[in-house]
Amino acid sequence: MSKPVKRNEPLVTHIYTADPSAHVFEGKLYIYPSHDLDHEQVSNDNGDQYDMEDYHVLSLADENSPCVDHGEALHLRDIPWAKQQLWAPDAAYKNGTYYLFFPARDHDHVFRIGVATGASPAGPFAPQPSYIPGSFSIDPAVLVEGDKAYMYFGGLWGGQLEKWQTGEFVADAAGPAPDAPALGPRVAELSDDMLTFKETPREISIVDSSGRPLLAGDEDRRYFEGPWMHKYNGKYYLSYSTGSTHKLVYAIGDNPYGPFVFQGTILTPVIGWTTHHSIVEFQGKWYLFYHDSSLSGGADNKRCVKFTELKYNADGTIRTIEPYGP
Ligand code: FUB
Repeated sequence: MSKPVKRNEPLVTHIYTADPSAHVFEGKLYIYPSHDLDHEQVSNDNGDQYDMEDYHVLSLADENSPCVDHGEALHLRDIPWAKQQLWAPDAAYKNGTYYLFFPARDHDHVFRIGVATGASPAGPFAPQPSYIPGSFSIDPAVLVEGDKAYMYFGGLWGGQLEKWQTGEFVADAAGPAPDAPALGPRVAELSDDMLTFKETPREISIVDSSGRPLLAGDEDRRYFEGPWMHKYNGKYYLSYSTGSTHKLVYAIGDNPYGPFVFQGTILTPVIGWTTHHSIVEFQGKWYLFYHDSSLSGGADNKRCVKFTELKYNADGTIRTIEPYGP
């Protein structure tokens, strides 16, 4: 029997895990992480060091229980369209089915987003034969709201979002100039069967308190990757990683499409280059699931998933968390 989990400590230590998407299904907390492999890799800006091949699903019965690894839920070899790099996934439940959404590079080395279905939140998941038509880039996060479901996605640099500014893939496209509006994540409503987009993905606008779009050179605040959407007191909270400045930040909007007004920092930088998270309410408390590279002594591509409690102020803002604070 493994030990009960503790806040701010690795959920599991027998495998490296990252990019946790946490959801409450069937009364338990299920966590859908990337599964980092124990490979020696040289880090580069293209993210080649993140060379993952499968997904494991984790679960917690409560905050103090042992973490269960349900084993391999989906493997690269079983996904016909995907060539490499199973990056940050998310899961959703609708129509009596569990859906696992995941990015991977296709056989042309272009990141796309796929979907796999299963009867249990723990998997296994059977992939669709092709990626979601019209999907691109990385880091899907799905909000189910009644009959509707929305996918948020997109990531700069290795996640290729810069290459889709025209709506087509332009292999050598650069990002906007520092004084131009930053690229936003994309959102698209999913079809009723959750297997396709109901609409062409739209770009989300993240603005400052005066309503001006954040600029590409504003690396402390602009969108980089890892979107997450949750609702609190009727408002829509879009949170994400600032990438090159290594923070988790958030912005608030009145509807799923935005615009979203920038608010502040949720999590200050962690050990390792990437930071990635999810936010979930479970048994009356709000939790932040995140990762760092502490378990491997700092290797960017060998991360571990952790969690801590997330608290709101009375005005709906989120209290900043220091991952290694008292
Ligand atoms: O795990 C691979 C990539 O690193 C994810 O897709 C990004 O969000 C970053 O965490």
